[in-house]
Amino acid sequence: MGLNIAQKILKEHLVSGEMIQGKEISIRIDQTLTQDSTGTMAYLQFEAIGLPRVKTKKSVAYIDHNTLQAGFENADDHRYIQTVASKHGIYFSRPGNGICHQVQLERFGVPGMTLLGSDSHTPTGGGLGMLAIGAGGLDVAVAMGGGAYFLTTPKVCKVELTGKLNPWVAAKDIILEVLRVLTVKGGVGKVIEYAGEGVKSLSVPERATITNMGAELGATTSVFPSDEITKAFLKAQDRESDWVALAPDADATYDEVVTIDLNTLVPMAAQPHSPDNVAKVSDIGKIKVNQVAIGSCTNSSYLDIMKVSKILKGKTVHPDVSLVIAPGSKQVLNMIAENGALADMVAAGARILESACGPCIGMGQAPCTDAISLRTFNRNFEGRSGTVSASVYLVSPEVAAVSAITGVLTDPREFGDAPVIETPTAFMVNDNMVVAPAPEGNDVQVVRGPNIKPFPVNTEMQENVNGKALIIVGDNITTDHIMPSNAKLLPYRSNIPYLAEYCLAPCDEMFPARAKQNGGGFIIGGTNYGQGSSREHAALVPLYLGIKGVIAKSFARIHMANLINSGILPLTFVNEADYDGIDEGDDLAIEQAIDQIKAGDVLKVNNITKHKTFEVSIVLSDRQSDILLAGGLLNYTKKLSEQA
Ligand code: MIC
Ligand code: SF4
Repeated sequence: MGLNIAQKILKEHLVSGEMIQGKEISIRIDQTLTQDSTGTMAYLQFEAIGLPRVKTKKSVAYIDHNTLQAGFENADDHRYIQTVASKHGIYFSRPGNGICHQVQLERFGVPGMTLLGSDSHTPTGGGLGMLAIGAGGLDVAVAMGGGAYFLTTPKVCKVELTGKLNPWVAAKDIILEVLRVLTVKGGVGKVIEYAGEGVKSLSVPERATITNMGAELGATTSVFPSDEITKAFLKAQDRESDWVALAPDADATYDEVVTIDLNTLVPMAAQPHSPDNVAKVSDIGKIKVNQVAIGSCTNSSYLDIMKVSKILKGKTVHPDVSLVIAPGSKQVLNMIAENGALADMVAAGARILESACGPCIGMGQAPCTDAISLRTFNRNFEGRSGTVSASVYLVSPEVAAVSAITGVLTDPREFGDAPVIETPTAFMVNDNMVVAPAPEGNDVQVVRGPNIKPFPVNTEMQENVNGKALIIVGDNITTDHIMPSNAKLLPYRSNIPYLAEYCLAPCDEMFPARAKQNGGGFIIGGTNYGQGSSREHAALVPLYLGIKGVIAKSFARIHMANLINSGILPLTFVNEADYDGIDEGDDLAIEQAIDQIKAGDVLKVNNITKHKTFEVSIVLSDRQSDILLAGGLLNYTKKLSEQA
């Protein structure tokens, strides 16, 4: 039977297990990436594993998230990452070199290879035909050490693109349409594979916009074929030799097919506060705009920024709009500086930010009270911009730039001729901001600042798991709720005790205090609990607060893996109605938890307060159940090495 692209790459990298949908397999990882907000923790964990050098083909440590440096904390983390990278054989992408996913696409991604990144938007690499997966830092640390990456064999959903985009309609509109159709839970357990005639009219950066935001579908990853367009892109990046062709077999099969006719798409926006709350720009209407932010790993390529500069050329940004632009990489910034596009944007009144995540992760540019902010980013969760009352709309660079001039949300088709930008035949290649590791790491001194605190490690599972229902939250709780990130908190990503004071604060500010008072307990959640970021802080911080289990209607993939890695039970209601039977403060008990976990997929939870028992399920591989019983992946790994 023929294979699709996802199956081909998985098969070629298979280490253990059978590729039967829903069953656990493990794969070899060729490349890893980390960024600074998850990287510090990932490298502390890599150090704890105790290997001298990484065993991957290429591992890169990026600095792109925490670049405000309002105090010493970020700079200290950066110095730690630079020194630890050099010691252990990891390339170091200096602050200013760009956003990890953009730079990885330009300079390091290779079609057909696997990439594991400690960031949920790692699937950006799928635009090049990589199988690029986001994971928690500990999984990336294990992969750097040569360990396999474990995942559930995904379903493969084909998105067949027919036709061609009309002027002013962008790659962003394609992924917004996919999100509208599939929703933020629609990709869970799936790889989204793009195919069809429409693929041929999309450049690699456009494909990468689409695979990037596949993260918002909850998908394991998204992937495009590697074709002549991929080859031309790699050639223009001076790395044609990295190209291999990658296409599905003629008789490949898929678990699901979604067809999108590109001719019918129009400019769209994801309305507050969810990336799948998608509507046509023309239907939303001409709402007044306070801020426009262009950039992020979704839409900051050379092509995106050139389109924006062409739209802005000779115009002036509306007096009531603050327009900020962050080119995605030093390569992009350098090229637009040389060809005059940067000058056109500055002349129009754009505020140019450094090549980094910036406002996307709330590092500055929080909009004003009750603001309408248009962003070319990928997430518009409530409060993520740094302003709780702000309404963020996710749009294409074209919609963003035109609206920055008019001052109202504008369908760019009203704006005259669309800019046409060709992919350059030669990008400006200068990797002088990537520092190679020391050839022999032994002599490198790893420097740790005072903000770097030890991370919590769980203990073996107790026979009886007891605790109060400490908080009850609704559906689609994001990791931005569980462990908020903003300019004030990001500097503390290596300081779990400090972060713990803010855990789930957007849902209930008293939660951390209550958790501490009660010596921990349970979190009760709705569907898709833990969607969004890969930050394992959303598991490590609850662990620090004594959380023993999360009982939810369903979980997002990366967060569930992070909970298991921390030894926290991710439990799913067998009957969703039982969610309504729990009140905050109820005493819950899982008696003989170890035996119950060993015995099967369904556990009984006793609600002591309500004198009721309800069932939860926990579908685990043998390996996952051993990890939970050992008290997390680090304990499990240590145990294995002691036995060896
Ligand atoms: C995000 O977009 O939320 C982040 C910040 O890039 C995260 C990583 C993190 O929390 O540090 C992600 O997407 O994984
Ligand atoms: Fe950075 Fe935003 Fe991309 Fe996350 S989504 S990696 S914060 S640019």
